[in-house]
Amino acid sequence: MIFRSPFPDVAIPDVGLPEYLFGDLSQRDGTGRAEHPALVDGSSGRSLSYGELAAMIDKVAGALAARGVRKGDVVGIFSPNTPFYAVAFHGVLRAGAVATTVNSLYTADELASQLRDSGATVLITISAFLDRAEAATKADGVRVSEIIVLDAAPGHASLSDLLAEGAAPPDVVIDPATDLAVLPYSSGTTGRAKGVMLTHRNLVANIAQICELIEVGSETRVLAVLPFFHIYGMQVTMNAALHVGATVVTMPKFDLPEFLRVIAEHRTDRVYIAPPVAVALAKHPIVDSYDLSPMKVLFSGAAPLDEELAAAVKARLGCTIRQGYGMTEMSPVSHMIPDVREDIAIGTVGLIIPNMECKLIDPATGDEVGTGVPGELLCKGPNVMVGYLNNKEATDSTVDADGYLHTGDVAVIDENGVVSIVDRVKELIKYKGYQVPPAELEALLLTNPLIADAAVIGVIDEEGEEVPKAFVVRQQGADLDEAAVRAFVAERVAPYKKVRVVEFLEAIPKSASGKILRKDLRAREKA
Ligand code: 4UV
Repeated sequence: MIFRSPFPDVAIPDVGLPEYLFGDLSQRDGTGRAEHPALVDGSSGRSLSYGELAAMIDKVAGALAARGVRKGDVVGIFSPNTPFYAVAFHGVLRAGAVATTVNSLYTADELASQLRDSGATVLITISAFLDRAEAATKADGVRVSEIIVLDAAPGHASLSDLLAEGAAPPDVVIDPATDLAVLPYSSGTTGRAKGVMLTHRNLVANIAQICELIEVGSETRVLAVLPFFHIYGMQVTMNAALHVGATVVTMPKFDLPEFLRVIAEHRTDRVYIAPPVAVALAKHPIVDSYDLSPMKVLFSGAAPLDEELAAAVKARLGCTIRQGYGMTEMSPVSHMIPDVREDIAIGTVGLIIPNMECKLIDPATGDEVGTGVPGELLCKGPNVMVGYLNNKEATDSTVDADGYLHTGDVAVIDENGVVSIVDRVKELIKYKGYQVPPAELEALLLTNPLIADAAVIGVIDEEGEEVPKAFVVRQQGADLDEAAVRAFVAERVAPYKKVRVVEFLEAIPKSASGKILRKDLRAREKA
């Protein structure tokens, strides 16, 4: 049974992303859009107007072209959220190049692995991240020939330098349907992080699809605390907001008092979060010290939002709460509760967005199931990725011959078309909305000479948070305790990937073909 979006299809303009976001600026000169603030730095209050932003994007594109960056080349961006992130990001796309956005918390090794895999030739970063950037670019197989430091650092071109060059943007012709725009990394349903190939059309489509369901316009002030390197921050907080001419207020990282101050002082009426922020908003006493009345809509995604928790936030703050569901591979949104739909429960992910259709299949048999029965969610639409970079096998096992993306999430659709995410059949662990690929931690654990075998799954801790747990088999006679295993991992990965619980086993349960039987480990955990 195919479940279609209840909404009519929306038109998807046949243009590249920069054109879609900024193409009409010159025609709108005089209407005030060029002077309207596009981005505001939440800490300093410094702002960039749409006119300034567009001019900077063109100059960055010109400067990149002058450095030999050509259409289809990959440029890494390794930076926290600031207004200049948007300048760098759209400068790369305006040059016809592809942005591979890197998690700010990555270690030098993790950064090197993304740069190597993506084939990036230029890296754009900030001075505070330069140590990691330089170490990564020295690693074997990394092709980066220049590091640009947005603020400034001796020996590197800065954003001011690029702008001062005053080069005109190159003449590139974008084919939105086939030319890649971004290459974010996601582990998908299995294995290590892979480059997710998203075209200009994928990104433009998803913005057009979601803008039908949210009430945003030039007077909207969006808080961008979710990182731009992750698809949710990139597309929903940054790009969709810039498309409608809204103002995006940036924060480089989450810090509760600063978050509350920025909402109050910058009067942001639309705030995008992942569920852990809702916990703080429901419970922390400091929340009462700020005037949060400007916040009209609080939108949660990237992990399950608990219905009671959402109700507690609503009761305390009086704002509208909405939830969406998405995946990097879908640019990212496939489901959301529209702003105007008071009737849809906040603990659900709402309705299928326009231009999409879904199926649910029984994970054991692959048979399609109907309403009211849980099944793996399959989604099809113009926002579904073209595939994983250099990984046909992973692409083929994720997007089937009919174009349906197998999400690895288990959902139920009710008779009104409202979707709830109820379970996950993929390996992926989500810690506070961040992806933790078990395969990566397992490979790392196996590099420890005291460890004979290992498996990692997600378990729920006492605060209701999903956390990575490692099952470890010691080498014979090895002296290894839980603290040592935790420390071994913590020294080598970004903090959100840390193993938080360890259990020692005699053997890891495996199938005849040697695959880890995660469902046995999960069952053991439940017991
Ligand atoms: O690939 P990824 O890291 O992507 C995301 C994207 C989340 C977004 C984006 C835009 C929105 O508007 C929005 O509401 C959410 O997280 O991880 C994808 C996996 O995260 C889990 C699920 O397992 C996906 O396959 N996930 C994402 N959103 C939800 C969720 C949710 N609302 N409830 C439960 N799980």
